[in-house]
Amino acid sequence: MTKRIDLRSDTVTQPTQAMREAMAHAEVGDDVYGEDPTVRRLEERTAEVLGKEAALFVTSGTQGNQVAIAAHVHGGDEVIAEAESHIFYYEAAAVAAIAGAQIRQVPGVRGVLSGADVRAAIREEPNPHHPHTALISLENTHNRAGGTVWPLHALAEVQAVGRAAGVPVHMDGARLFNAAVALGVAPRDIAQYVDTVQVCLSKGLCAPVGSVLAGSRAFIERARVWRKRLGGGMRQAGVIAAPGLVALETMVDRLAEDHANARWFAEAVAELPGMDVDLETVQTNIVIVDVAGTGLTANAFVNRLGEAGVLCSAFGPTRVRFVTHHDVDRADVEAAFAAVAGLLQGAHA
Ligand code: TLP
Repeated sequence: MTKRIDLRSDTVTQPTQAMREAMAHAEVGDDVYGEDPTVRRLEERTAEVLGKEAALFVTSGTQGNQVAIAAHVHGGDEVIAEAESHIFYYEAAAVAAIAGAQIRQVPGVRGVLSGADVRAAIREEPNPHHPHTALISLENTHNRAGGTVWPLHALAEVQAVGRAAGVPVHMDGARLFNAAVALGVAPRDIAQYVDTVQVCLSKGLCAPVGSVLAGSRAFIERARVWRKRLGGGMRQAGVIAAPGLVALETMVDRLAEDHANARWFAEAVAELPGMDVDLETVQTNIVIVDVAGTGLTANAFVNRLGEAGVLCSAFGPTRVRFVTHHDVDRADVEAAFAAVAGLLQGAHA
């Protein structure tokens, strides 16, 4: 049987041997009592890497975002977010269900909002018709835009607009480390522009579970209450924080390989008939292809490619997403390209 090549997401990455060993040997305690030394080390180290006062280990990216939003806003408030952001698109309306706030969807350019767009979306107050704009939430890299990176000057613009209006800024940095590697800057050089930031350890960094939310000490204490409320207070969580530390310390620089593989794949696939790729969006480890020109729907394309042993995701009626990661190498990506080329020959035959 040929090897299955899984390009559905970087979430499918397996923990490395070093992570498994760190899990086996992790020193643990009850983290709800604040007594798990490994969790505390992960939180302190992540706060340092992101240049924030404090941090909180959470179960997932979704929990990190939702705990952050709930700690920032009140029921009836409004959260400004890019129109196709993960918090709007993929978190099961949690902002409405948990914080009781609504999202103001603002369309960006390749996932990036301008200061003027954000300024225009902030509600005028006092006005009894208007909700209070309580938060601006940015996504970096932006998933549905194709893993695009926020330029630092764009972050600075939004930060200035937020500060002038007294509205805090949160970053869904599920793939912030990809953004840092793509820009060649330190993670804190990105995080400095936002008040709070959530980073995932379980995507390109290969940890089995977990995200970390960072911000001011006072904010993290409020977030800790929300995490408990949502059932995220974990006990001997050091066993899952330990591989997270390995992820943070050893898995960031290698993301450059994933970016190079995505670029190679995107450029190769863009040459095939009917495959439409906006190469400007291919800045990190995500490649989105519009397959409309092949005459196939995204679902049909995904199913047929799956039969050839290559997995990818439907990302819209005719959009398909491929994500490179640690567990696929250049040879796998070349084999995936060959499978796509073969599928199209079949489709046109
Ligand atoms: N994204 C997943 C799916 O939910 C789409 C993926 O395969 O890309 N923010 C962003 C920008 C994300 O891409 C994700 C996961 C999350 C938050 C949520 O993280 P988890 O899955 O840990 O809750």
